[in-house]
Amino acid sequence: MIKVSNVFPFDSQLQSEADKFKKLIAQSKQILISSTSTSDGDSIGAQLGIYALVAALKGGKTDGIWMVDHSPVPNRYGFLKDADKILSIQDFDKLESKPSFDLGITLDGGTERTGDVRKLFEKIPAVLVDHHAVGSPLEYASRILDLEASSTCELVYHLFEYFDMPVNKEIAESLYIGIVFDTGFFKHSLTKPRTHFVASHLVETGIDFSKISDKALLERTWEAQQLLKLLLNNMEKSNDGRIVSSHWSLAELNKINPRDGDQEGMINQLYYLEGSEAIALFVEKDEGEVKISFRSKGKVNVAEFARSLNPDGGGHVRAAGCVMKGSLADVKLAVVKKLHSLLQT
Ligand SMILES: [Mn+2]
Repeated sequence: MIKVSNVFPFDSQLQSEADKFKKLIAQSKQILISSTSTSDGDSIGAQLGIYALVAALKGGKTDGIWMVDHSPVPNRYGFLKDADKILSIQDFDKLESKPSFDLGITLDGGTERTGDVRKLFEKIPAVLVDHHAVGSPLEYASRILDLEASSTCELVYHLFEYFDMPVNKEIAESLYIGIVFDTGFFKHSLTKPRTHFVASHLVETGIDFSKISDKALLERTWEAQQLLKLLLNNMEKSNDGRIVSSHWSLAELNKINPRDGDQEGMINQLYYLEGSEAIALFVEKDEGEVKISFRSKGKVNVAEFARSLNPDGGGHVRAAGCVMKGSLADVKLAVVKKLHSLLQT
């Protein structure tokens, strides 16, 4: 097969950052690998990919290579190779003899996004491997940032090729899951010809892409199905059909008792309503707070909108969120009204 790097080579900047990365790996004995605290298919897939790459660069040895995340790995990714080696920061803190790290690597977001793992990055050089346009503002010993990559997993694949390391079936599974997750099954606008090219190489390793995509990304727990039932039951639309919203009250959530990750991606079920333009999902929290997730199909910049409701809110132009104080009914009414007037302008 034609190498991806022959058709889409790293530019000189990425080459020099990748070379620095390799040097840092060679110099370091205890290496920390972490990813963003909101663990998802791309962050976990990329973390497992980098773990395998670092081990390969170390001649196949995994001693001294550690994976630590803010939270335990979501169940749905548990079948991926070496996912069981990812420690939560709580488990790491309980270790009797802790390694003293000389290098840290952060995937799919800067060290400021690693939650409670951030403390482990203090005082050690760090490597960033990421594809987010709003990059980390911090200093890195090596900054492997590729805005053209659909996902961090796509970028990690390029690193394997750059260092001439083979990608076996197990590594391919992790990287494929990340690409599919971030592109929404090759549907989102960041999907490029390059993305399909990388995916074709991963499929070539013989992965069962149908089975692993179902398992990691589409299958739901019983509790999640109950959430979906409620989501559709509570769904409302504005008279003109441009705003669609739904909610889960605290009482409803307590009754269902969902697991971590059960709510992930469910807002898409509202998004798929034809004619909808602005989508809002309200989730009642303890202590009179409501968490809101937004999606937009164009006119409304929901990142700005979320920030206008709460300065701590934000996200992307078409997908964002925030938390507001107040009762579920009051917050819903106020937010939908504001969305309505935004759409009228
Ligand atoms: Mn990503």
